[in-house]
Amino acid sequence: MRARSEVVAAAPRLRLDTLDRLARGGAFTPPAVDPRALRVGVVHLGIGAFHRAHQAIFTEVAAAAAGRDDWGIAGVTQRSASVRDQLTPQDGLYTVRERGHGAAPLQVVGSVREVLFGGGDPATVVDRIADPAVRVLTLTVTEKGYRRDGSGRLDRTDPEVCADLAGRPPRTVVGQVVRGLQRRSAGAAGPVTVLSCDNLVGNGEVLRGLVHDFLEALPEAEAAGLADWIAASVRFPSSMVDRIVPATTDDDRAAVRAVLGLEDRGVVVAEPFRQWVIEDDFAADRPAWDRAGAVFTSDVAAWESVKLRMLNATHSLLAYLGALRGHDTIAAALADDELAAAADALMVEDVAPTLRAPDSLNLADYRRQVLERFANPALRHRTVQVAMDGSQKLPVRLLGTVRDRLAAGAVPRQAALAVAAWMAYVAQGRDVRGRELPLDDPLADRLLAAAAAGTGNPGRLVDSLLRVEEIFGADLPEHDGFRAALTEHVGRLTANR
Ligand code: CS2
Repeated sequence: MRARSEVVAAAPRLRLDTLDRLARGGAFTPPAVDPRALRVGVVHLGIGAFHRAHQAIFTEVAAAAAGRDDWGIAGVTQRSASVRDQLTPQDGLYTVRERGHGAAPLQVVGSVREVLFGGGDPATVVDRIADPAVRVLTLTVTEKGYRRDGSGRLDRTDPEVCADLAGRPPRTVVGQVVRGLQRRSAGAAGPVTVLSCDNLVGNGEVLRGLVHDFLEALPEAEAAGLADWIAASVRFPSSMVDRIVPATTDDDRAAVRAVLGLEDRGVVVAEPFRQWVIEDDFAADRPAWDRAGAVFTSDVAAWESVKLRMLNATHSLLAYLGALRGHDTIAAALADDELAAAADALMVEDVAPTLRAPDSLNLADYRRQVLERFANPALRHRTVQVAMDGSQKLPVRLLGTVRDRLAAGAVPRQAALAVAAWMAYVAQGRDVRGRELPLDDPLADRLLAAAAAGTGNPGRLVDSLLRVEEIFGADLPEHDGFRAALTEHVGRLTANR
């Protein structure tokens, strides 16, 4: 007899033809546009779950609202071929499952028309970026995908960056962008907008700077004329993206199979909320994302710092403190009164005084909404997922607040608690129940070595980790008030462990 799970697994795969045969109505929402008619107009680097639950939906809704068939997406997966292997046999289709209060029915998205594996087929990525039909290149490659050094410039000691500079088909993100632009300029493919959607301060400006760093490092003859062409034909607007997208589980795939009767290996999960604020600075045509709810503005910086400093910083605080205390999810961490108080205090005492809220935003409402979203019990967003890549996230989310407060003469005790919780997480590697806490971070080896040098003494541990200059710069270790606050928190967090 076959096991029940095998019978279920034999459901036909989600594809254009199997989707066509499904009865419409109620249980799921089909693509808002006809995927067969869509032509590629956007290349997206980093087609993980976040892109599929965010920009891909905005783009599909925008195309439907504007009656356009030229804004399909070619997505590039960077580090592994798995998204390509999930979506290609499904004609690019996948389902979004919202979880939580106000969740919409399952939604099948059809805006992704092609998935390329950058690691395996880098030349094709360059070709796609250089296609004249493409007018927008978007990115979600995470903080570490930008390969910056401690001063925020392109890391020219990175062997992958060096190999891309030497002229192989590019495998780094900045290499792909520059080589794609180079090919566009040679082929007269026309202007293009490069739109970063990562959680970085001034993400458009950052990316433009890295592109210029790459150009500067190229041999003179190769770069000649390219910088001028980029200045004339390319824009790098900044944007703030927001949607909580936890990792997909077997449960989610089973729920989709139960409703569609089809197997979807590309299911993504999201909270009902989504937001996108984009600097209105485009080199050419763009999807009517405003028709899908996005906001175009000339002042994205204010939105971005509110989001990074309020939402993401508090997320990290809850992730590290929560994981140490044995809470598996962000919602469980927030249900712990002490941690809820710390989350609120971080936003009220340290973050709010550093912010300039956009005109239409009330910070107190924003704070309440963030906490409500984190409390969503159906999301089951894991603390260790948010805890990953701390070395990349801390400077963006927390250290701007720390520096601003110190400059104003205040000791940022609450922000220090978040940083201290990260230090304790790195140093202890286990939660209160003795379960292992993964250190998933590009600097993991250095961090572990630094933590080992400070074992058993909170002051030494703080000093040792503060000396990781890529994270804390040369200034923060020199600040006695900040050091003392960190040491006190770390002492408490690591006592009796
Ligand atoms: C989270 C973000 O994993 C993390 O670090 O803080 O991914 C967060 O869920 C999103 O930025 C929300 O927009």
